Amino acid sequence: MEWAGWPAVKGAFMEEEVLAQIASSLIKGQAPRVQELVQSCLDQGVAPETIMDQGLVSAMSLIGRRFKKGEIYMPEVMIAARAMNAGLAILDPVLSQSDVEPRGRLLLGTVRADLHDVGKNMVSMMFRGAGFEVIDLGVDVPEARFVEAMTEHSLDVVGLSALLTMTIPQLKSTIEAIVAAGLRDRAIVMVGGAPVTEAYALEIGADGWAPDAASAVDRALELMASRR
Ligand code: B1M
Repeated sequence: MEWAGWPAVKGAFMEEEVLAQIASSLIKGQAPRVQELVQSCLDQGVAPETIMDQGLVSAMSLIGRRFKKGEIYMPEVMIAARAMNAGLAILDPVLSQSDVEPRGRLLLGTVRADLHDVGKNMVSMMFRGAGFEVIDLGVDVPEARFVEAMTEHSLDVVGLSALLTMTIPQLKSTIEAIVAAGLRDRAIVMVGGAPVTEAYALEIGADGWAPDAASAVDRALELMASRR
């Protein structure tokens, strides 16, 4: 359905309908429309977490399922991801606003040869929302760049993201590079991304793993507390 302003049903704000419109605009890859609708939802007082889960993430999951079934192709996936990131950019300042004192510093990146950044960006937002300073190295980050950044910053957590079966070994090689540089005890190392399991995280010597962005913050705080 085309967006034509707020539905005026008994003057009520139809949250579910607008969230569904966010999802459908994301699926069509309409980044400016997604931004407009996300902003309008925020203006109407819808919780940013609701917009993220019911508007953005649900639509991106559908894109993933359609791609897997061969119903859509890479260009559609790319424009949907662009629309997702555009929506996240509107939510970012709101989710990152926090009264909490700075709790720590996170170095974050998607590992070498992996270009997926939607989940990583959500991890970044959640940590910032919890009062962390986040140094985001972006995507396709070589092992040496993580090591270099660890020497440049005083850190509490290093977060590595990987979305491909093919790039999971880069989680291991990045941790090995950190160990080889003598920096392993400088920070907690956490790994995540859809194909990464807790068992694998422990096997490769990470301190922690989380299935999603919100739990990643909780796990990092637990690990930090247990170090003190
Ligand atoms: Co790609 N891709 N992709 N893709 N892509 C997947 C991952 C895939 C599962 C699709 C499929 O086949 N069903 C599949 C991987 C299969 C596998 O290896 N097991 C795949 C493939 C094969 C590929 C290519 C190889 C395709 C090709 O070229 N033939 C190619 C590789 C490119 C490369 O990286 N070198 C490719 C390319 C792309 C696009 C560029 C088109 C685009 C990425 C755009 C972008 O990110 N800017 C893309 C997308 C969008 C996807 C899907 C559809 C969606 C990923 C996503 O954004 N999910 C994905 C299918 C799917 O996941 N259903 C797919 C939403 C996001 C919120 O979830 O990223 O899992 P996620 O993050 C979560 C958690 O995992 C966790 O928290 C996040 C939020 O809760 N998490 C962490 C993430 N990092 C964490 C770190 C932590 C803790 C938790 O601690 C540090």
